[in-house]
Amino acid sequence: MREASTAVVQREDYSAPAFFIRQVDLTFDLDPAKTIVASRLAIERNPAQPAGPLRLHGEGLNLLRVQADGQSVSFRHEAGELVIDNPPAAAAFTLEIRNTCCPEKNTELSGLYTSGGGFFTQCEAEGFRRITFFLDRPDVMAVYTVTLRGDKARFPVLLSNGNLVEQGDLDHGRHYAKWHDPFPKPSYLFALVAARLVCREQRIRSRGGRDHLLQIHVRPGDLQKTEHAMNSLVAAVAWDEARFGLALDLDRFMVVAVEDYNGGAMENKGLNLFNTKLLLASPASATDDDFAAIESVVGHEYFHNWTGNRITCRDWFQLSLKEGLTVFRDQEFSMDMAGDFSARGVKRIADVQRLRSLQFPEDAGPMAHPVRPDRYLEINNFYTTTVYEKGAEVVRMMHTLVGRDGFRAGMDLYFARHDGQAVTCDDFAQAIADANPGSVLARQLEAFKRWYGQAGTPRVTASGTFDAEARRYTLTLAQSCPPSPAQPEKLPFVIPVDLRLIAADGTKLTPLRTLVLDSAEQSWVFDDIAQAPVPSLLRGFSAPVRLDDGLTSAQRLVLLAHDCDPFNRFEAGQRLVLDALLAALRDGGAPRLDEAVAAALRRTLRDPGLAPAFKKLVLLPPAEAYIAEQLTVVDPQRIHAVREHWRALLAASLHEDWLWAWEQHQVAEGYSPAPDQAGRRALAGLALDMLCLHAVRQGDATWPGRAYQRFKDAGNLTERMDAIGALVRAQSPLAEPALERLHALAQGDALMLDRWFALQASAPEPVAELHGEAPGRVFARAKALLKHPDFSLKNPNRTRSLLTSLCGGNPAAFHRADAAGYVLWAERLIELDAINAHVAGRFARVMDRWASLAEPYRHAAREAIARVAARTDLSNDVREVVTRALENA
Ligand code: B3K
Ligand code: ZN
Repeated sequence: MREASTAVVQREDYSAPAFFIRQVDLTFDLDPAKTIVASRLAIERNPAQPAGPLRLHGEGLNLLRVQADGQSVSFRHEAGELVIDNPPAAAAFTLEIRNTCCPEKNTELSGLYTSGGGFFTQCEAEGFRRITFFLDRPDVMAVYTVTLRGDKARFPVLLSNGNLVEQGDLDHGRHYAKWHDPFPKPSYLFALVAARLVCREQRIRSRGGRDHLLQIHVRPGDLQKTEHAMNSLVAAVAWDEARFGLALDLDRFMVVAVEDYNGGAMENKGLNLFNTKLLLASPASATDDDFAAIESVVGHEYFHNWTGNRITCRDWFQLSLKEGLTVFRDQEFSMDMAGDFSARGVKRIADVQRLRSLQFPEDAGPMAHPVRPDRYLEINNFYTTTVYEKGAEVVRMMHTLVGRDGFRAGMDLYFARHDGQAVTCDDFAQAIADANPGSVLARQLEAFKRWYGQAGTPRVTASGTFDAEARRYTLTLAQSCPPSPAQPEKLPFVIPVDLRLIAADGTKLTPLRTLVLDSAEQSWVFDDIAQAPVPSLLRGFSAPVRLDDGLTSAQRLVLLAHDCDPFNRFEAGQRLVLDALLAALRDGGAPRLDEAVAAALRRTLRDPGLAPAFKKLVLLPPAEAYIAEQLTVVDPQRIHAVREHWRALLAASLHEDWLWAWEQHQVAEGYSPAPDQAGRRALAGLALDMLCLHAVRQGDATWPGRAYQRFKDAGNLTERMDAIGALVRAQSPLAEPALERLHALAQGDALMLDRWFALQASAPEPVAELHGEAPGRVFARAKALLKHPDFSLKNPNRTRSLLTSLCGGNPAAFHRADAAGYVLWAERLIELDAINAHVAGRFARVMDRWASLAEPYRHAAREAIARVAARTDLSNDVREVVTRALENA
């Protein structure tokens, strides 16, 4: 039975809590089958609300006893709440609760659960109520003291937030540890860990001279995979102090890895928990991308210590207050760590690609919501790329509008005003604006904040005219935004558009400028322009919009050859390729690789002045999902066929260049995940892909043979995965023995097994005209893998590695004319929902864009969603996603 309320929560309905909890004293008697939680709460009535019952959240708990000020008190249960109608009348009183919960049966992995024989918690957003009865909302902040008791042999390490104040042995082989966290915090930041773990330690001294102990706790055997995470943590601590003046406020800062984990990681005060996937890395076990992701997520969770923990959210509608800001901070951290200009550019391009391939579809689909949502049925459905990545772009635009120093002044003011409080997105924007009086942001604050309130991706259209005689260039920008669910009309956004005019030979005709588009249409006049300019618009992707730049291919070729802004240079190349792919989709038949485009791509590939990582981004054709987003009617099979054709063309036309690229970008020195080495590997990996593809089509076994050899001998996982990936993507017969070998290699290594599943589920389906084989092989194989003994729906990483890779990451395998993909989706979704609603809610979203599908896919997809929606036993998570999918199409 699901106990949670099924009412929609509205932002407008916020009211302050009727009671505050100032202190919490928790004692856990840890037992996997029945853990006893004793809670002692120091409660104060909110003087603004002198009457009324005390309502505490609680879910899936077994209540043993409640006492107020030492006296028993009557209570009742009501829709996920414990209601005490007559609490003590005094302004302050103590409530004591005893309850039990069952961690080993907690497959939701929210609240207190077991993984690999240990205890772990996940409380954000509303998991604490699955541990004990509480005012489980972020604006109730308390000081916690936590005592953990458990079997010493099975759970030798006992951790909770803050400082260890006491520990010792108890009878019957048990022991205890008592922790005290001096900082008041909301319940979602509570954590405990009790397990058999080992730890890497490092002592550091801050700039301010304070000493700290950093610890990373992992299972025995994983210790040698923690060096990179520790380096990243040390760097993050130093960076936040240097860039934002924010120092670590705790003597001890702990990080713990856990294998069964719903998300990526969690910023619990002083005790961050991480999915093993985002913490453990060695050259042999993690790819360059994994190393980069670990650095960024370790940074992200650490940065939450100030942006999220010291200042938290008033209510969950304000989630982007901490998430958008902290993503912005982790992006800046990674860029500063990447070092040189071009590596920074590569990071920015990757962030924009992520935004455009995940957030733009979300913003155009049935789950579209503002960065600060207005309503939810299940808050876990709103840990979205809109709240995170678009939220970060909103912060980035403020940064652009007030400048780097102005932004720092704004952050300082934000902390001066709100440290220790639970606040709103408005409070944040106000602080940045108030610290920069006279800025565009301050003058336009109300209009700027539409970025928080209005959903949808604005479209900006640019057109320019050049008057050679008057030496005058006029640029006109217009904006519009399509309707979103519950938002038929939008007001104009305040859009910073970074711009520079350049000449056909690459000469800069103007300095860099930030134009601010704040009405439906505006024009700017540039005088003294000697020759017809090429506008380089929205440089660095200065705003999260879709831009119709109105440029010709010739102008794009100029930007691809000369633009000094890495993002726009990349964008020019991508648009040239995208145009060719879209033309083929429009006109039918195979795409054409124009000689001028081929030459430009070749020049880019061979340009000694460009970083290899950047070249890879330009040469790799846009993802199928991104191509789909450019179309009003989407035929996934056609998109796949056209893109596969393009890859074959690119492999054939640039054959000599790929040979050159492969030879020139081998890494001989010892492994480092740093951008320079990783970039060379990335380009060599793409070259190998192209060489294998071409060879298989020519019936030549040399390159597949080399790839297989590389797969076997590689000294690091990046090269190993690139090699097997090249075999799989080229449909080489050697893919089979390589996959077998990878499976053998992965024994006992969960993360490696995940890769083995993911690689098969995301393999490209054969294209009839290219491979002489009808599609369906990849789908059939993935479906069979659901029955593999190594597969389980109970582990979120495993579920994602197979199901999300297939249904969300492999459009041509998933969208089938016989609807078998949709049937698989519906069946597995229902099964998963009974195990883990949060993971199911996320998986349900692979169908978001069903309404743009061509027939017969559209009809069949709708039917599958309707079949799920008709069930009466769904979680709020899945119910919200499927109903919105049907209502907002
Ligand atoms: N704040 C957590 C996310 C929690 C997800 C809950 N469903 C991780 C992060 O954003 O840093
Ligand atoms: Zn976060």
